[in-house]
Amino acid sequence: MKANTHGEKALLAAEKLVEKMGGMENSPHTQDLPLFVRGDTPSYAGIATFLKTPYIVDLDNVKDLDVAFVGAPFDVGTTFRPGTRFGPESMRSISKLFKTYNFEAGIDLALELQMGDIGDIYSIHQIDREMEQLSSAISSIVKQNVFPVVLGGDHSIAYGTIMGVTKAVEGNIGVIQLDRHLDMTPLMMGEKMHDTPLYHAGSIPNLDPKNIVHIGIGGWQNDARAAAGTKQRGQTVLTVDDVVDLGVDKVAEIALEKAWANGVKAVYLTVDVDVIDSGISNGTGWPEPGGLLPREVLRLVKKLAEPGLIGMEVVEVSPPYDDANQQTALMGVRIICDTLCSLVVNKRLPLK
Ligand SMILES: [Mn+2]
Repeated sequence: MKANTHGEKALLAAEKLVEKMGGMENSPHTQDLPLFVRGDTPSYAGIATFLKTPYIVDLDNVKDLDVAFVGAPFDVGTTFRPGTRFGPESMRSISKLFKTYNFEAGIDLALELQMGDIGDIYSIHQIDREMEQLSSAISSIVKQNVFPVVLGGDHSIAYGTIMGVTKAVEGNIGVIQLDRHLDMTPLMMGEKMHDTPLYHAGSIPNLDPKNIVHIGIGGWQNDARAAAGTKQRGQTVLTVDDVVDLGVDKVAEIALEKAWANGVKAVYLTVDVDVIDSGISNGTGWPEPGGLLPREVLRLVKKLAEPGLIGMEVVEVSPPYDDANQQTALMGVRIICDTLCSLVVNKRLPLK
C-alpha cells in the first residue's frame, strides 16, 4: 500500500516497528501484572528519571551510553525571576507523560539508542566556579562520544556547557541558539549572568563568533549595545518576523549555513524556552510576548538537527512560575525528544 498522507505513512511505519518489537502479541500490557513498577507503566508511578531511562549511578558506565541526560540545577545567573534550579526535576517529572515512540517518524528512541539519566552536575553558587564544573562535566561526556542533553538551569550555564564541548572537539564548533534574547551582554552587575553566555562563548579560541546564530530574538528586553556588539562580531540574527516572512525551513537553512561555515566540525544547540510565546509557556525567567509557536520551534529543531549536533540543552524552565500543568517544562521535554528523533531519523545518532 502506498502512503498518501502523513497519517498513512505513520501507520505503515508503526506496523514495521511492531514487527521489530516481536509482533502484536508480545506486549507488556497483556502480560500478568508485576508487583512493583519497573517499566514505563503506570506512567505516573516510578522514579522520575528523564523519560524513565535508567539512572546511571556509576559514572564509569557513561561511556556505554549514546545519550546522557544530565541536569544543571542552577539559577544564580538569573537577573529577575529565579527558580530554574528546579528546571531539571520539573522536566524529569513531566517527561513521564512521554513514550519513547514517535508516531510521525515511526521510530522508538529506546530501540535506537542507549539512553540514561546520569543525574545532576554539582552546583556551586558561584558563577565562575560553576562554569568550571559544567565545562569539565560536559567535556568528559562528549569525549566519550556520548551525546549530552543538558536540562537547565538558567542560560548562564551555556558558557560552561559550550566551553566543555569546545574542549572535547578538535577544530571549531558552531552554536545555534533559540532565544528571545541575544544573551550578548558582556557582564551584568559585574558577573556572567544569564544574559551574557553567548558573549563569552564567542571568546573561546575554537569558537568563531561568526559561527554563532540566534533565532527568535526580538521585543523589548534586549540591550542596544549588546545588539551592536553582536553585529560587530559578525553573528547572524533571525527574528520571529524572519520566521513568519521566510518560513521555518528557510530560516533553518540560513542558520545551518552560517553555523557550519568555514570548516566547523560540530554544532551545539542551546534552546532557551523563552523563545516560545509567553502566552503559551510562561514558566521562565524573562517572559517576552510575541515569540514562536510551539509547532514552529519543533519544526525548527527537527530541521536544525538534520546535519547532526554534538549536544544540546534546554534552559530557563522555571517551575515556580510555570502553571500547574507544567506547560513550560512539557515544552522543554518535547523540544528534546523532537531533536533526538530527528538525529536518529537522519542517522546522526548514535555517534558510535
Ligand atoms: Mn537566554
